[in-house]
Amino acid sequence: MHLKIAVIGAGNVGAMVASRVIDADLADVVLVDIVPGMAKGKALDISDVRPLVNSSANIIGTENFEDMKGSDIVVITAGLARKPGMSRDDLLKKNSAITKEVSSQVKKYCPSSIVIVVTNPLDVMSYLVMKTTGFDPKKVIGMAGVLDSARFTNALRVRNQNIDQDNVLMMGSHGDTMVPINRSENISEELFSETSELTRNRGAEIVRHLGTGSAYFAPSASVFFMLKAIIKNEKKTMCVSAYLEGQYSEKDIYIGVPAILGVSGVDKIVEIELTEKEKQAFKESARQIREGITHIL
Ligand code: TXD
Repeated sequence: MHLKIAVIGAGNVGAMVASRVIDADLADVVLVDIVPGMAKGKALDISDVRPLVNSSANIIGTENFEDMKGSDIVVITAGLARKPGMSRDDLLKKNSAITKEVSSQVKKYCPSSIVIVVTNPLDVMSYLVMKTTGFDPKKVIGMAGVLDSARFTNALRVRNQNIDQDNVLMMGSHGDTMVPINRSENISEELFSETSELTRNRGAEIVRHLGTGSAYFAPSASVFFMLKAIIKNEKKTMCVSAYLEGQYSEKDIYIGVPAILGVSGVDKIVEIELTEKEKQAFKESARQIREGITHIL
């Protein structure tokens, strides 16, 4: 018996998440979008892959939010993607209206679900989803740190560094003030700042090349990584945007921190020892997220 995942937004990230879930036979999927026919067409196409990958998971596409009823997990990707030259924060106004609307539907049809938020600006939207649904904050989780940490690790590996994924992380906001953390001894100061900078700008670099749309292969793989940890109760530690209640000296905010993910959502926020410099950077990141939050309340 498969669990049921609702993916809201059948654009680049949403459709790719659905495709990865079906390919892996991980769960049934309901793909929802307001554009007539879009979710349905993509779902039919993804469904036809099943014999090729030996998957028995079902997928439907719909414009009707009611079809999400009873979903165990909801992934929110609805919103606008960044255009060239557009900052993540430019998206704030437009995406908060969409996110509010979508969150009310989640509250109505999937009241006991775990929600993974993808829509940018990520940390502010995660906060908005938690507030609008009124869900336990442990069950509303933002996806960004998994992606940014993967980008960071990859940037180092491309430069021939044999890096253990657990030794480098991206904490803080999914934005210009993300906080790179290095706990590996074989990364020079210079390489660390070069790869941190590259990671910080990776999203914009991809947007520039694409011309239209933004990254979705690694973002969808990051969502899949989180879904798997939740569904299989892996209790794996990864960076996610989570609700802080005093940890890292912050409260009433969503921000990127290492957390243990399992079947009930965020099992525990992991508090690692930060250097003075990292603490300051984290504080600045929190300040910036709070500024975003004040704009939407
Ligand atoms: O690390 C991260 N968190 C991110 C975030 C990585 C990649 C993308 N990131 C953000 O996710 C991006 O800035 C956007 O805000 C979302 C979705 O990105 P995607 O690349 O998938 O955008 P698309 O292709 O434009 O798809 C968005 C879809 C599109 O089909 C719209 O019709 C739909 O969202 N949409 C809606 N669906 C349902 N309900 C409502 N109200 C709605 N409004 C728009």
